[in-house]
Amino acid sequence: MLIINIVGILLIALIIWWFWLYRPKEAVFEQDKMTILVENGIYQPSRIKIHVNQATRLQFIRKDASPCAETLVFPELEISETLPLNRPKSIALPALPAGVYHFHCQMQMYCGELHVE
Ligand SMILES: [Cu+2]
Repeated sequence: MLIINIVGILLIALIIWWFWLYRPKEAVFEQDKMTILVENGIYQPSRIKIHVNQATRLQFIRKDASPCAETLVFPELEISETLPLNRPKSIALPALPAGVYHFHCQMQMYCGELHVE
């Protein structure tokens, strides 16, 4: 009985960690071009730090064949692109003021953030 309670508590702790505490690692944009993989339900990396007032270029490679992952939307920037399967697609971003900008797939299963600072 005690064992079952402990397992239950561990399971709850794991669920809390996964849904509320887990934050993906932030990638710092250093090179001219950064590659983002679209695979297994996540953008890798999904949090990207870029410099303020500096135009950049992100390269997306979609490995997920599901049609929903095909669309890439930056709602705040009014950018909507179609990602080919297994081929890199380069997306030019304008120079941006500081802030957080989101990007996601069509149904927002994939989502990521640009941190401009
Ligand atoms: Cu989707």
